[in-house]
Amino acid sequence: MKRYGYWVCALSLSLAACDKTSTPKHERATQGVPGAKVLPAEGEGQETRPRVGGEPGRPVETAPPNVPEFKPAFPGQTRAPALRTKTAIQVTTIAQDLEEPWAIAFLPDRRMLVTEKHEGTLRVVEANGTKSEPARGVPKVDGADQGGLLDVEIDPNFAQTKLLYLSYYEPRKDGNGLAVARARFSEGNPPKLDQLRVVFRMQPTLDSSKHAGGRLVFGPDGLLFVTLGERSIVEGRKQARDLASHFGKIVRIHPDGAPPKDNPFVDRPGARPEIWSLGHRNVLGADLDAKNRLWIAEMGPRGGDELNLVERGKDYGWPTIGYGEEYSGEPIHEKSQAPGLEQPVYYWDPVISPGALSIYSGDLFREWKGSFLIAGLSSQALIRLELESDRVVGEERLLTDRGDRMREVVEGPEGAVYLLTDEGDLLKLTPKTPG
Ligand SMILES: [Ca+2]
Repeated sequence: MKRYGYWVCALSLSLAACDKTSTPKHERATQGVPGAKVLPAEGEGQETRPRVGGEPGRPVETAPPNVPEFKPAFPGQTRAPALRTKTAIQVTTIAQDLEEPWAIAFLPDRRMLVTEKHEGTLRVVEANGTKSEPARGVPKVDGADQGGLLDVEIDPNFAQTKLLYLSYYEPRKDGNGLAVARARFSEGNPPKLDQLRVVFRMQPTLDSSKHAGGRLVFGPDGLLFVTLGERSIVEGRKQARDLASHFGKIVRIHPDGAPPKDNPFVDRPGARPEIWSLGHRNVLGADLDAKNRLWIAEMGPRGGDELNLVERGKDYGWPTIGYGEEYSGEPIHEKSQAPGLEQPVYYWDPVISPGALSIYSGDLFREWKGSFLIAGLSSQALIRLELESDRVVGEERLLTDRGDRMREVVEGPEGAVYLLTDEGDLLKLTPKTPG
């Protein structure tokens, strides 16, 4: 059944907006056996060496662009010079055989909450890789293709409230839609969620197994950003810049779901009051920088992945402008720029297929301070960007020898970097020699 999405993609030539995220490389025999295999803990993992895909000073991307007729709007908007991490990286496999894991959230005691997409399960994973039984009380999900249980975040006041937030494809009459639920977390094996309440429902309902977004990010003010996609069908794509629809938007809500009074469109008749920004295709990666500004890695069409700095009320242009084309080769946009529509800070052609984005603020990898780390799906790499004055000045592709589709990247509480792969591995990156 896991191949279903691929064949839908292959047949959908009229739209060909298929994502690059839908097909896991292989089925796994240990499916559904919790804790079937526990791997050695930190310090015993395999080593790798830092690498780049190009020579220093030359762009890291060496393949020709899919859409050469679109030129960058400013120097450095694509193909930044290759970087090379000097610190030798230790890669430790903390756990294996997770079933299409999507997200990690750290509990205050440094254990991890990990979601598994299609199965719709939530587990607690200890630092040594021991997995709990699937938590009870997780909402029912529509788990086909790109759907299922996606992100998990803990409440900013989790120590007191024990609340956590989940995003997922909610099965509905006549289709599905992204939903965000919050619930109270109770310890145990299995752990338990109770007092579950849905706080946000993407509207309208549509029957699509793709492009619902789903990343959750708490702002410094305790308000919650939720990224939403345009469902990858014609009807949804048309709504990405329409304020009456949640499709293709980033929304900002109170933790109980209420729209904040200072959201940009609360007073506009017909507009959905949760909307914070519009004109997005499908956003799976989002994080705050050191100045608490929201950045996103946006999954584009062929040749059009983007890095955007998201600002209140702005329109990021999809599907009117962009740098890519349909997977069939048909054009989507006449132009890559238009007045009133935001330019991406950076774009990739060919694409990297960005999963999660994490802006590194730790001390463990000193040379990564401020770096943007992106989990690359089709690019099968951890992508690192360095920025100066909000422009990308260098790009690196790490862990390319593994051949893994990288889904999640998150900075752990001690500055180590944790990754989830579509193969089901939970990896931990530390410097081989503390730097
Ligand atoms: Ca855009």
